[in-house]
Amino acid sequence: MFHTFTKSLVGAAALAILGTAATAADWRGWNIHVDGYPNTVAMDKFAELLAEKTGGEITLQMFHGGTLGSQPDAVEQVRLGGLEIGNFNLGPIGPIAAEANVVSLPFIFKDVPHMFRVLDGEGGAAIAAGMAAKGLYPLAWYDAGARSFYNGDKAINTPADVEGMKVRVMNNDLFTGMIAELGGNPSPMAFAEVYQALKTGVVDGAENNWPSYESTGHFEVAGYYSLSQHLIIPECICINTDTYNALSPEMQAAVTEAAQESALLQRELWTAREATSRKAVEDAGVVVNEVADKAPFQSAMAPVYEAYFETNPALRPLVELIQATD
Ligand code: GTR
Repeated sequence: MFHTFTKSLVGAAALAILGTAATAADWRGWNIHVDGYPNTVAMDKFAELLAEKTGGEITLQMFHGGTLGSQPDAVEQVRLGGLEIGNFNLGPIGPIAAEANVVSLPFIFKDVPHMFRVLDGEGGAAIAAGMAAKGLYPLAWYDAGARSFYNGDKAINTPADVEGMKVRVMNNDLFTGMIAELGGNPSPMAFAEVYQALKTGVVDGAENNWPSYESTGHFEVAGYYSLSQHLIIPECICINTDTYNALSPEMQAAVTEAAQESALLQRELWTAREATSRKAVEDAGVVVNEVADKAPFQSAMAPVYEAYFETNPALRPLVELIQATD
């Protein structure tokens, strides 16, 4: 009797645990940025909204500051399901999902509003589908502004100023091609290593937006920032595609809503941070220059586009669609 009673209790407990496992989920999320950065604040907000909108069924523990590894590694982790969520720049996703690589073509977008118009339309749907097919389902898009060159030696005004310069880029052949076409030596490297590389002269320069240039302290060791604005690359809140597909339609809607609300917050914080970061580095003595004529930089990118079309002939219409979007 006692034995049967114990057994059924054990059975009930096991069932309860199984029941919990089937409905509730504890997710882990990756983010590269430091405290206070717009993406960090917005990803924390995402976690909060996720718990709220799913009635606590889904919780997300965020790991900031790249503590769970470099971006290319984290992208793989989310694809494979080792991590559920990541706030990724689409730059390092391009080599995995060819459709997503269009946003990493230099000068493809006129400005950030143009980028969001594309993402909100047919182009964005094609990019999202390409990513989802590779295991990275984008729930929402974040703003990452425009990337410009910086270095420790001189203002860059023409491609000739980049000649011979060793420039750090994110992992993507489009970026190594971009620097090579300007006559520089591209050096792909993890974000976390760039400060030391600039400081010790392993590289002469790098390229990034205002907030990252400031938050990493790169401005301390590379005091010339030249507004080339050659790359405008969006970021995503990406979820492992299988994890997303396994959710009920109600849960999918709740997760998407949480991500999109977080993106609204991120974009607002982003705009404010671009201004404060710029002011902070200028106050610290950084020399900023406008690039009066971007045309020579743009025309130097023709071989980069050609190489892209050669590898991805089917994606020419997507590029043309973006270029034709007002
Ligand atoms: C930042 C971006 C990061 C990372 C970094 C880099 O602007 O937000 O995700 O891609 O640039 O240059 O590696």
